[in-house]
Amino acid sequence: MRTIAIGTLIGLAAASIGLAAPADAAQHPHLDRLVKLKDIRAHQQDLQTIATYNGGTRAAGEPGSEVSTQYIVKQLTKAGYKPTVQDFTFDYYKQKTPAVFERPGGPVYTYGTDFDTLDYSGSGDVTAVATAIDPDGAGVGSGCEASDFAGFTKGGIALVKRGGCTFADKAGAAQTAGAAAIAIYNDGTTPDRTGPVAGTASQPFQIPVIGPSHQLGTDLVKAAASGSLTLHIKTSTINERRTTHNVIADTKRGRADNVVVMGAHLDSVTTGPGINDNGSGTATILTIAQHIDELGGDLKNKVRFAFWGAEEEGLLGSTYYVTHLSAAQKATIALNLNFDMLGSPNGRRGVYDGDDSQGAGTNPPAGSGAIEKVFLDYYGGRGLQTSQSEFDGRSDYGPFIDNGIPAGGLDSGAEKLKTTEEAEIYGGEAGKAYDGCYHQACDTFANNNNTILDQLADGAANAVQVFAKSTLPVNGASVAARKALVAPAVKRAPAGVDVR
Ligand code: DTR
Ligand code: ZN
Ligand code: ZN
Repeated sequence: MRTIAIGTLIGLAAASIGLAAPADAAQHPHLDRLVKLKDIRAHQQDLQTIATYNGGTRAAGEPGSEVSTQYIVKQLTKAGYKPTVQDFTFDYYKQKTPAVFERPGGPVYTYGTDFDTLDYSGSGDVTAVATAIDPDGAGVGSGCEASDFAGFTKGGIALVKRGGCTFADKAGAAQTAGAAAIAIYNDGTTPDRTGPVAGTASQPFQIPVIGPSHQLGTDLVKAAASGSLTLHIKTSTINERRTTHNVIADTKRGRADNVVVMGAHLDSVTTGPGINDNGSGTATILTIAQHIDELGGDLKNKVRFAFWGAEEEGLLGSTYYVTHLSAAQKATIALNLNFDMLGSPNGRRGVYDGDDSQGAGTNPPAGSGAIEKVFLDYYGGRGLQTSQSEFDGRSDYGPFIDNGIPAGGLDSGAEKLKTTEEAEIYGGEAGKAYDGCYHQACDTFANNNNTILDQLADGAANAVQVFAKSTLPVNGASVAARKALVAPAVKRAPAGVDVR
């Protein structure tokens, strides 16, 4: 996969801490050369086929997720692993049919343009008087406090403006006040807050939760102020507990008390097959798993491959895994490497900012900067520029860093826009999303950038080879001296999803 002259790499190894893969390729194979783009693409093709024949999605709780899990188990078993399937339950949500929203006698509002349904909305068919709840957002924000609902007539519809607290806070307060439905309209404070509110209520609700646009919401508040306003809201959704899985497999070789966890989420969103997000990371670590034994005696530390479930619902699989480790088990984990979205069509070579030089607000565990440096040194040695990926914990390394375990990883970008400087470095189009099909039905096998995927897979392979040999700069490699670090896990919102 690499086209670089070997001399450059030797120079790099000598210049750094001696952790780079050794130069004698015959005795010491290079994992980045064993991991081939065509093998990664073949796994992505298989995941696409699984999605295509299972309703176009591999989301947690859907058949496509079950078959994807079986696929990983089969592939790992064939490669000599004994994978473990770790089950956990989660709040499954699905809208069965698009919601209806109208003023009896007209007008009928358009789903997707005038309003949306928030995730975890309950089902219901409600025709009732609508009341504007603190439309000026006095105090914390409209509908954020129980007192906002003083005098609210039970069975009515609560008309609430976005802002000040989460959608869950507003829906919860409305439900507690006896509302039969809640409409959370957009606040128009920024250009991306004018359309319908398409976020998540984060947890299941009994009542319908819909999100009108700013225009429609303000019109309705006016109508309610000038007389009695009756509205009809109908939603049809599924909210139930379902089971999904993590798949976990360890190399036979290596120390069991200093384990390198290499993870990628296996699930997609409900709206698409998820072949970049995250078939790319899945296929990459699977291919690495299928070749890593060729490193032989260089595998000093065990490598644990983790295929996480339900990342898209809020890092649920990785959180379940980390929070169900005993303190002693946790202490055996040296570090976590995470790979989520490696083939974004308009992508970039993003390295997690483990030393937090960008100041994303999280406090990276010591050692995360050393992981970043391994990636930077690798690409530097190949003369390839990289970009800093915010170390914000919004993928499956989040639960690891929340528990004091150093982490790092790569990603090629999601819904954010490519900058002019990045377009100069990587090509592609400035001002356009890294992945224009992010979380959409078009995130198919075709939604890919071969060059970026190839290079990020190389960086992933190199990093795991380096840390399989030694984690010295990350954790001192002295497991006996390391105390179990226990910190409360933080529930994070799914990346790129509005929760407030
Ligand atoms: N968690 C990803 C998308 C995402 C957004 N920001 C980052 C940063 C690093 C990795 C991934 C991401 C998703 O699955 O949607
Ligand atoms: Zn992802
Ligand atoms: Zn995603």
